[in-house]
Amino acid sequence: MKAIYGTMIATILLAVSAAGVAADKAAATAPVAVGGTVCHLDIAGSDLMQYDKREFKVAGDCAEIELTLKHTGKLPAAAMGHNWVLTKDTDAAAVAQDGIAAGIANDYVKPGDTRVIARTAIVGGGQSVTIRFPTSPLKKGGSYTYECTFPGHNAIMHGKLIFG
Ligand SMILES: [Cu+2]
Repeated sequence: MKAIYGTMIATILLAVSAAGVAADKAAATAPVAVGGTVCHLDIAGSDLMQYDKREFKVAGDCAEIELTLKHTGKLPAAAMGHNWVLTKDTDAAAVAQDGIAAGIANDYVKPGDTRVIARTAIVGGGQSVTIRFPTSPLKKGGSYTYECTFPGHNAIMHGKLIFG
C-alpha cells in the first residue's frame, strides 16, 4: 500500500510549511498545522468511472489529512464528474442518495449534511482539487467509507479509509 506517505515525508512537508508561515506572518490565511502531522493522500478518478485506489491507511498520528483528487479523464464534470466524500460506512448510501437531489450546483452533496466528514468539490476531466481536514472526527481503529456522489457512481466509486 503506498496510499499514505510516511511520517518522514509528512514531517518534511510540515517543516516546509512552517518555514513558509515564518516568512510571511502577515498572511493570516496561510495553512498552519496545529500540533501534529499533515498526511497527504492522492486519488484519481477516470472517464471509466473509477478511482485508482480502493483503500487508504492513515496513521493515527496524522492530525490533518490533505487530500488531492485528480480527474485524469477528458469528460466534463456534467457528464463524468467526480468528487470524494468521506462518511461513516453506515451513512455512505444515504449521503449519496441525498446528493442526487442536491444537484451539481451543490457538488451532489446535500447542503449542511452533518454525516459528511470531509468532501471535495466535483471536478471534471483534467481538473484537480485539494482539501485539508482534521482527523479529530475519526476514531482510532475506525474504518470509514469514501465515495463519489455523482449520480450512479458510488456503486463502483467507493473505498475505505482506515484511521489509526
Ligand atoms: Cu464519480
